[in-house]
Amino acid sequence: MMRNTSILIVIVILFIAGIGMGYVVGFSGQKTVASVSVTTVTSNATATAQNNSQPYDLTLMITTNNNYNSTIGAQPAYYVVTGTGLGSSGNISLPAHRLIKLVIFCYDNGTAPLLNPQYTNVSGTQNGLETIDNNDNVNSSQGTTGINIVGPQNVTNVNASNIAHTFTIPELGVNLPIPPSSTVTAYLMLNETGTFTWACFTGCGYGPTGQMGAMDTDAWMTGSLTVS
Ligand SMILES: [Cu+2]
Repeated sequence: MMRNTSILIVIVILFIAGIGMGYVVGFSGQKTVASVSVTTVTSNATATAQNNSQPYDLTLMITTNNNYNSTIGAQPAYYVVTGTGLGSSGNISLPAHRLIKLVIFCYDNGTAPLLNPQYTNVSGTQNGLETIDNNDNVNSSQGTTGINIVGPQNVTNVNASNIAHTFTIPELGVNLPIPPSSTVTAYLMLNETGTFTWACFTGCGYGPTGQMGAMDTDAWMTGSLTVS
């Protein structure tokens, strides 16, 4: 009787220890998965340290395959390109009183109507210019023997029929019209500190003629911008 009880106690102890081991293994497994997902979600600012004697780099990317709402499907969105991948554009931080090199990669190949013709004009940048690369209409033309490729074009205005999105900071007078499938570069200096709103002023996401929803949502076609 005593022997059977001892064996029973040993079995119970081993059983409890087994549950404990399973919990530890299971928990550490969960922890690993959690840390991986945190890595992909974090960072909305430029990750790499920047040299103060050089222009501050802000690189943005417009991608199209983003699902805002499963019933609407894919919609375009701005991202900040960081040292570790794409980050949220919901709250962009920029230095005041320092030259900023802004590069925007637009992977959207479609145009969208402007909310106001004023957004065809480049404003708030060095010399009122932006430089356009890679756009079919701006950087190439059909010649008699083939396509003529022209280099980067410095422009003060983009034809309303050739705009996919804009990157606009109304309170700071900054506006960059972005042609479809293009790379746009501009230099700017922001001397006013504070928190502002950036937005796209094409009808790409807002209202009944747009795809709705995204235009008004932070980190899609609008967001805040802090200058300090
Ligand atoms: Cu847009």
